Amino acid sequence: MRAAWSKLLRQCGALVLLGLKDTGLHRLEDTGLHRLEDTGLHRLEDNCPDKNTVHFTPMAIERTFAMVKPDGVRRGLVGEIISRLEKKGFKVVQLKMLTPSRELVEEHYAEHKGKGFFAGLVDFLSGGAVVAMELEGENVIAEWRRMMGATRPWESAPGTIRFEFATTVDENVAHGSDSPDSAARELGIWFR
Ligand code: DAT
Ligand code: MG
Repeated sequence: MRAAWSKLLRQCGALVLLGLKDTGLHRLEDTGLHRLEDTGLHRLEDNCPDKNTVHFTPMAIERTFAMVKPDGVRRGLVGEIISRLEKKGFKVVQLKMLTPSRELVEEHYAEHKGKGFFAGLVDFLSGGAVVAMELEGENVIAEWRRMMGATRPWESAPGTIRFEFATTVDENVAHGSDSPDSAARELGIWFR
């Protein structure tokens, strides 16, 4: 029963189960699936019209590339940043500390080649150890960007990493991929 139930849950994106009673399963626990996350589906919506209807909303589990930049490592902010990620509920699925080569940084920031700040950016990033991470979680690409705050720290929202720990744009403590395509590209560069 459990296998059939999981398969059904996996097949349907947003699922409405009518007549839960008729299945002989009265509570979620009866399915043997104690954690909805295990099914790839999330939240029981609270707008159920009656007790026999259960709405599931699909999770958007993503992976992204995150980095503590050399200023963050030098200033001892690695623990603080990972702690924020873990408290939020995101998983660190890969992590490594390294001093990246100029070539690696140039490839990572290829979109900024030709801009006035590019040389300084490459000097800075390749000038010290960074902590590179692969993160996993619901909407983690956008959420990690939100936790970091705006690129220019003076434009970042209070409570964000860049607001709390940075004052200048060139040393703004953390990096996060800005889209699913960037995440795939950057994870490929740093964890190949
Ligand atoms: P983000 O890091 O928020 O994705 P971005 O991709 O526009 O921002 O720029 C990459 C990094 O380059 C940024 O974190 C810091 C640096 N940078 C951007 N604009 C800069 C500027 N005007 N002067 C100096 N460094 C800059
Ligand atoms: Mg960027």
